[in-house]
Amino acid sequence: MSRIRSVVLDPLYDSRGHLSVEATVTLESGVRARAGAPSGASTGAHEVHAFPPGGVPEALETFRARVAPALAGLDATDRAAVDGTLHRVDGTPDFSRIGGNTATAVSVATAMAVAKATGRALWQILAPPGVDGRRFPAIVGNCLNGGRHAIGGPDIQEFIAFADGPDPAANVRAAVRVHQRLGEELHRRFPKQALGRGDEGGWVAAIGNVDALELLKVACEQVRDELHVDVHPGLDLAASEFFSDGRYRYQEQTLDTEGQIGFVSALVDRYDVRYLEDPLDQEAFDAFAALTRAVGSRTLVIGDDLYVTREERLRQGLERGSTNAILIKVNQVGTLTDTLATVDLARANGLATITSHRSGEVPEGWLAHVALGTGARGLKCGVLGGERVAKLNELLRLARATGA
Ligand code: 2PG
Ligand code: MG
Repeated sequence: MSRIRSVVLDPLYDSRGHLSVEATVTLESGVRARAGAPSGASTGAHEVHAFPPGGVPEALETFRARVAPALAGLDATDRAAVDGTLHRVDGTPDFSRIGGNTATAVSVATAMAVAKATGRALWQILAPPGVDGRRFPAIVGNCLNGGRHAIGGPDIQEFIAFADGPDPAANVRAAVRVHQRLGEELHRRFPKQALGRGDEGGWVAAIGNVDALELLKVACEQVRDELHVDVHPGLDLAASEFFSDGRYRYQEQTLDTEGQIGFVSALVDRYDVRYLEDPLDQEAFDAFAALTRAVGSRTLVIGDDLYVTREERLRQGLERGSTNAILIKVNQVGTLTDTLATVDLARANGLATITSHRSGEVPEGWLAHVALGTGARGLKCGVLGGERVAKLNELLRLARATGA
C-alpha cells in the first residue's frame, strides 16, 4: 500500500527566520513522513526559483489548488512519476510556478515515507548499485564566515575545515575542534573585538581574507597534532558575489581573471588548501578549467554556482574540464530525480560530489542520508548551530548503525 493518500504543505521557519515550506506525505497504509526545504542567500543565477513570485503564501495556495490533487493516488515508490508530476504541474523550466522548495520538500518527504514503509533507511532508498553505505563522506565544516553570510567579515564567504580521515566520528570531532581553536585564536588576536557568528555558525570578525586563512591553517595544524585527524583548510569563495564588469573586487584588491587564477593558486599552495569551491565567476567555465589544470592535483576544485546541480550545466563543465568536483544541493534543481541524475553523470565522469546544506537551513537530518546514499566525497553542513549539528548527529547515527 505505497500509494499516496495525501500531501500537505505547511510553512516553516528556516535558521535565518525566513519562511520556507515543509511537506507531509501520508501513504494509504497510514505511514507518514515530513521534510522541510532550506533556502540559500548566495544563490546561483541558474538555480530553480525557490518560491513563486508571491513567495511562501503563493506556494501554499498553488500547492493546495493544483499540486496536492495531482499527487494523490500516485505510487510513492515510483520516484520518476512523483517528481515528473511536480514538473508537469509546474510547467516551467525553473519551478517558477510551484517553487523549487515545494518540489524539494515533496520529493524528499515521499522518499522518506517509502523508506519508513519498507523498513529501510532513507539513504538506502537513494543508493544506486555500487553504493553500499560503507564509505562515509569527509566533513566540510564552515568555521569562519564572510561575504553574504557575515556583514563586516572578509569577502571570501567560507573558511572551512576539511576533515578527510577514514573515521566519520573523528572527522566531526576534528571539524568542531578547528572551529573552537579558531575562536580561541581570534580572541587572542583581537582581545577587544566582539566576535560574532555568521549565518552558518562560523565566526565573524573584522579580518582580511589572507589573515583569516592564516589563522585557519594554524588551527588545522594544531588539531592535526592534537587529534591526529587529516584536517586541512578549505574555502568557498562564492566569487560570483564579488565579481562585476570582468573584475574580482575584494576590499583590498581588484583582479582580472588571470590575476584571480594566480591569487587563488598561490593560496592553495601557501596554505595547503584541499577544498576550493567557486573560486571564479559562475559563467567562467574556461577559467575554471585553467585553474583546475593548475591546482587540481592538489585540491578539490568544486563548482557550486557554476553548476547549480543541473545536468546540462555539468555537461558544459565536463566538456571543458572545468572542475574535478561538483556541489550537490537538492533545492538548486528541485527534485531528488534531478539531483540523482546529476550525481550519476558526475560519478560516471570521475567527478567527486559534495552534498551541501544551504545558508538558511532547517533543523533536520535528511541531508546526511543524501550524502551517504549518493556516495558523496564530502558532506558540507557547517559545524555549529542546531540546524547544522542535526546533520552531523544524523551522520554519526548512520555511522553507528552501519558499523563504520
Ligand atoms: C554555498 C551555500 C552554502 P547559500 O554557497 O555553498 O554554504 O550558501 O545557501 O547561501 O547559497
Ligand atoms: Mg558555495
